[in-house]
Amino acid sequence: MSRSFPPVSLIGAPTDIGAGHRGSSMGPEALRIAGIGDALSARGIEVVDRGDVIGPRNPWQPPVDGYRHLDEVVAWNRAVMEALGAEFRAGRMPILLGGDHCLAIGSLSAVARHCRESGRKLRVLWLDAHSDFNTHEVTPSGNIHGMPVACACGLGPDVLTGLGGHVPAMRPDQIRQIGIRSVDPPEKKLIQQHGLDVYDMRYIDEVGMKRTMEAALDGVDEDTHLHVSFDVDFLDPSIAPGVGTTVPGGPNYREAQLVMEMIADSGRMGSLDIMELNPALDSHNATAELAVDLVESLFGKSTLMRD
Ligand code: B3U
Ligand code: MN
Ligand code: MN
Repeated sequence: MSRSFPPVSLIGAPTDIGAGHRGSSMGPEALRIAGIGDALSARGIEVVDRGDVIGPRNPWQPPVDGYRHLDEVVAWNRAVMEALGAEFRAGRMPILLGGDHCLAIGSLSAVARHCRESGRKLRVLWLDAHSDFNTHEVTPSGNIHGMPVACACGLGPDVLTGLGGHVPAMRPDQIRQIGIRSVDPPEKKLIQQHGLDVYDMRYIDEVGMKRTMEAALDGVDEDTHLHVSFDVDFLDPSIAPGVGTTVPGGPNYREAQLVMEMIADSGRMGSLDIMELNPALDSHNATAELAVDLVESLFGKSTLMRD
């Protein structure tokens, strides 16, 4: 199977502004050092590294009214949204190198806008140990990286839900969450109220990853823009220790490869976030190298003779 991909732009967002641990600010550089650009070029893809967007430093303050660093989070997300929007307008596929997962508020705002303007259907695949569907009323931490899916669905402060000018940016039925195994009790209620489609680890254990991905990709067609938001803590910590919030019992190496290969086979991926990689907690950049290995599969590298 040979596929052609649009030109790709790498965009770093070096911040841990929405996280509870410091260090994901170093994620973009670790992914570059692990060779993400060369790996894509080697697959025949035209790649440009746009460098990093800039934003305020992390003041490392306690939460106020259930939000830690809200003003700074808004500034970073606006920068991310604008950077991704420029790539879409230029007909390029943005890959956001995080940074913590709060930055998905900006990337989802840009993706949703791109889909509205181009008349495409949107499907988001949220690969994560966490649902990231908290609000300031129920968050156990105040960390906004636990809130981006809720914000995209219109639950959150106006400064974040309205970032892209359209509230909500998307509907819950446009999102599929895969690999989930850590949800706070009030967050679970919100997920049920809003009808989010969650393929948790129990579901994956019961039906297997192949059928899980078939279900998550069901209905994706040639008019669909597939956005993949890959929180590296999706992976089992035994293979991916370099993240701030490890949760045991995640997908193993083979399952993760299958996820990426099946997304590649859909031929519809239009944008990608690689988030929460924390080099301060990694071992010899192994988690960054694994992320790059998985990204190669997302771009059609197969372990068998299929490409
Ligand atoms: N649900 C918890 C923990 C968490 C969410 N996302 C991450 N951690 N990475 C919270 O703080 O919202
Ligand atoms: Mn996340
Ligand atoms: Mn997570």
